[in-house]
Amino acid sequence: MIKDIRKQAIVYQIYPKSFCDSNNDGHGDIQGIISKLDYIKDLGVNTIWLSPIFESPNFDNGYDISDYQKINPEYGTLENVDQLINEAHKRGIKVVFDLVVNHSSHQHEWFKNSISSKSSKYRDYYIWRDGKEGKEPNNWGALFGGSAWTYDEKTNQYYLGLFSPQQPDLNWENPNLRKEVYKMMKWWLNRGIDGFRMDVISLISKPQNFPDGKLKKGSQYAAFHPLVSNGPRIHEFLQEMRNEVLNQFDTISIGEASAVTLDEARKYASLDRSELDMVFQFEHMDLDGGESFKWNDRKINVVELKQCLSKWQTGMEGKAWNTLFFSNHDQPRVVSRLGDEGQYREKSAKMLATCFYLMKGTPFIFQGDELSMTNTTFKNIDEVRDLESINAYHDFVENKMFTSDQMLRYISLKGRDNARLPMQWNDGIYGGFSEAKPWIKCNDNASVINAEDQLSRADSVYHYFKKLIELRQSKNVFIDGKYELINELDENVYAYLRTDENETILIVCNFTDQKIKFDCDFECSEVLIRNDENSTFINDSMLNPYETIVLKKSINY
Ligand code: TEU
Ligand code: CA
Repeated sequence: MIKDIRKQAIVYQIYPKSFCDSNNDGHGDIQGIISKLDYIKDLGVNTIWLSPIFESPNFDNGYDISDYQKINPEYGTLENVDQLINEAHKRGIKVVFDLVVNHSSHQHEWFKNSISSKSSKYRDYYIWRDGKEGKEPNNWGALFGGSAWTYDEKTNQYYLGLFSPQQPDLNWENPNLRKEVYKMMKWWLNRGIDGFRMDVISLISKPQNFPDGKLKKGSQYAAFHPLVSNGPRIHEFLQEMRNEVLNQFDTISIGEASAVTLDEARKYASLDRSELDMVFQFEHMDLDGGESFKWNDRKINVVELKQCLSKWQTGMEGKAWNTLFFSNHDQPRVVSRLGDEGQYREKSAKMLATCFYLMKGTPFIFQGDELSMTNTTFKNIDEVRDLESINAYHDFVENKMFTSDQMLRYISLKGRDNARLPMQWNDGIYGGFSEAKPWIKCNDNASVINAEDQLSRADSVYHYFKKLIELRQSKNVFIDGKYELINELDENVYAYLRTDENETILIVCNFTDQKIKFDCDFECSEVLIRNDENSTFINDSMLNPYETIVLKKSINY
C-alpha cells in the first residue's frame, strides 16, 4: 500500500525573515533555521514549510521573486539550503518550499524582457492587453491597492498584476511558461526538497475575456477574486503539473486557494491525488471580514465558525483532504483573534489548538503559536512594514473612510505584521531573535512569552502542543475517523465527535471566559488530554473558562 503522506504530516510554517538571525544583521536566515531544527523536531512536527527565501526586491517580503533558482543573500546561499535539507532529513523532517508562480517580481529577467518590446520572446510570459478607450482593459482592483493593470508607455499596453504592479501575473496560457515552471520545480525536487506550498494557485487560470466585475462599495475598482479564482483551465494545468512534476517524485503539495468553493476544493485536493494533496481554503478566515475588507473590529462568531468548519469537514469527507490552520504569515495571531490575550492566554491557546488540530486534515502550526505569541499594538504607521497594511492605511485615511487612529487600531487587530514580528526565543534583547535591531519591531511581551520559559515549564503551551501532537499521531481515529459537530447552535462551546470502527472521541472547547454548563449524552471512559487540572466536567458538565477536554467514549457490550 502506498503510504498517504497527507495523513501523517504535521507541518510547521517558518517565516524565515522573522525566525532566527544567526549573523546578527537583523534578518532571519537559513543558518538560524538550522540552529533551531532540534527545537522543531522536539515539538513533534515532521514537515517544515518555509515562506520564500529566493532572490527578490522584497516589495512583498519575498512573494515577489526575481530569480526562482537563487537564494536571497539575506537568507544565505544555495549551499546553506543543501545543508538545511540535509540536516532536516537527518531528523526525519521534510522540507517544503513556497512556490510563487501566479506572478513573479517585475524585476525578474522574464519580465524585464517582456516589457522591453512587443516582439520579445518573453512578451507572452505575462498578460498584456490594449487599453479600452484610453483606460485600463477592465475594472479589476489590485489586492494591495489601485488598479490591477499598469500602463507601459513604451509599448502602449497594460500588464496585469493582481496583487501589485511589482508582482506581474504570469501567463499560464503560454505552454513555454508552464514548461519553465515545471523545469524549475524539478530542479528543486532534485536538489532534495520534498514538496511545495503553492501561493494563490487557484488564480493561475484567467478567464480570457477578462470581464468587468461588480464595483466594490465606495471604490472605482472591482474585486477580481470571484472572476479569476478557479478559472477555466485550472484543473487542466494542475493535472499537467501532477503528471509532469509531482508524480515523478515523492512529494507533498499544498495549494493556497483563496475563494475556493467546496466543489472546487474536492477537485483540487481529491483523494485520488490527481491534482494537489490538499488546499488551504479561507472561508473561516474571512468570517470577521466585511465591506471594508479586513479593516474593522469584528469578532468571529462561534456558531458561524462551527458551521463553516463543519461544512468543510463533512463536505470533504471521503472525497478530498483538508488542511487545519487558523494562522499564517498573512493573519493576526490566533490567540488574540479567538482566544484571550490576557489572563487566559495560555489556556485559550491550548484550547484553540485542541479544537483545530483534532479535526480531520493536516495540521499547520505557524511559528510562535506553540508559545501563544500575541498581536502587538502599532502606535504609528512607521512601525508597519507590510505593503498591504501601509497601502490600505493611506487609501482609507485619504478617502476619509477611517481616521488614522482607527486604521492603526484595525492594523493592530488584523494586520499581517502581527504574525511577522520576530520569534520570541528568550527574555534577552530583541527576544533572542538577533543581537541587532530587527527589520521589524519586537513585541513588548517577549520577556514574558518566550521559548526558553515555555520549554522550562511542564504546564506550558509548548509542552501541551507536544502532547497534543503525540495524541493525534497515536490514534487512527484522529486521522481517518469521521467528524460530527454536536450542539451546533450553542454560542459558547465548540464540541465535536471523531469516530472510526474502533472508538468514539469527544472534543469539547469552551470559547468563553465564563464557566459554562455543557450537557451532552456521552459516557466517558478515559480523559485523553485537557488544559485544566481542576476540571469537574465529567461529574457536573461544567466547563471552566477556556477549558478544553478530550474524552474517549466507553463501549457498552
Ligand atoms: O496570499 C494570498 C492571499 O490572497 C491572501 O492570503 C492575502 O494576501 C491576504 O489575506 C491579504 O490580507 C499569498 C501570500 O500568502 C501572501 O503573503 C502574498 O502577499 C500574496 O499571496 C501574494 O503573493
Ligand atoms: Ca541574518
